[in-house]
Amino acid sequence: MITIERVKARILDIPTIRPHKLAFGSINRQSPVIVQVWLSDGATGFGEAATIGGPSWNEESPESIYQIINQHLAPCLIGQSAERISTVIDRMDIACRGNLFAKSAVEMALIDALSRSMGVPAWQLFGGRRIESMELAWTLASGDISKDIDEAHRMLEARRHRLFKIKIGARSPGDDVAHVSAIARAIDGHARLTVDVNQAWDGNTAKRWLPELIASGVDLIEQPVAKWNIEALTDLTAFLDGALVMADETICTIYDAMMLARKKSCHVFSLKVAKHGGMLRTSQVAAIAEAADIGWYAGTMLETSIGSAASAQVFSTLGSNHHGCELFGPQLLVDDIVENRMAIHEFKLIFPDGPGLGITVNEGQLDRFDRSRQGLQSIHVDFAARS
Ligand code: MUC
Ligand code: MG
Repeated sequence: MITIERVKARILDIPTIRPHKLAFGSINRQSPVIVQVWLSDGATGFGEAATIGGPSWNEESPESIYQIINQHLAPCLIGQSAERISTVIDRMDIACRGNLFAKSAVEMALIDALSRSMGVPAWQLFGGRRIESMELAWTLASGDISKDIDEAHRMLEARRHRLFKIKIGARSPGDDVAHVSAIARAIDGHARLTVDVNQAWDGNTAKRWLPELIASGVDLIEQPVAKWNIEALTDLTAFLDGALVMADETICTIYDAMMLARKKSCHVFSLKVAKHGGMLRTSQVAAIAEAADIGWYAGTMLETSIGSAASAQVFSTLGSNHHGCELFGPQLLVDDIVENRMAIHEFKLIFPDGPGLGITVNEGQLDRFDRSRQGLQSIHVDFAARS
């Protein structure tokens, strides 16, 4: 039996290449929690959980993830069989309720270590690979319209992205519609546009303004209403014409997936390894989506190349009913922590192969960005960016 010998988490602080503005505020650094797992056969693996803006995106923060892993999850796993992934998940669920991001980072590191020890890519543990690359989205979220338009033009010219997600919800809805329409005019049909409201609107606001966004050319609408507002989400899904409704913050567990499928509350699930609680749970949520004829989207929490590669490993095993991929986290950060980040070619992200997650971590870079070495404090969101 191969056992788990050691589990250790650390927080990194990596600046972003520009401010990234969401409905709830603006960030200028990401603080991923990186986990390393050591197995009794000598194999080691890395996992990651990143969230956005401390505890602003959901209830977890880099600091809570770090504490939960080191204080509660690591101790219950030492000496356990590394090969029994579901049992490891059960033990974490008994030791700790919720905290899905923290659990996902540990499970990811375990899967990296285990698949390396078996000499196979992680996708082999999830039924085998179906997809080798996906059209890669970029989020326009500088907060400034002319900068967003310049950025979109540069991405199109470089043949990097022709699928743009625009973060809205911080301004008034009328200003958001004007912002999105100006970008739509500037790209003049050369790219697809989606919006992410990050829960900022109530049902009536969404019903009033989304048709105008759709008329301006938006074809996918992400989390227009609060996480809890399933009734409004369901109404919008039935009522809106010309665009698909995608759940993000609302779809976390397999139980959420079942409930949303039963109620026909959305057309697409944004899948993210962290919020589902790991790679195995992501494939289970995806199976519920497939059975309910709900599409999927390869979502991100702006992870480094570790979390992005893990996401790509599991997404590469899913079915064809997808609506794009936004694993662009590494490109938003000033530097990477792996030797071999996933390549982008002709608007597509090329998914990794090779043992484990398919990436080689640069431990010097982990040390360079380690919070404890940089003497930084927890992240602060610029709430003033919300107008
Ligand atoms: C989210 O809510 O989707 C993903 C891309 C991005 O720009 O922000 C995130 C979070
Ligand atoms: Mg979102």
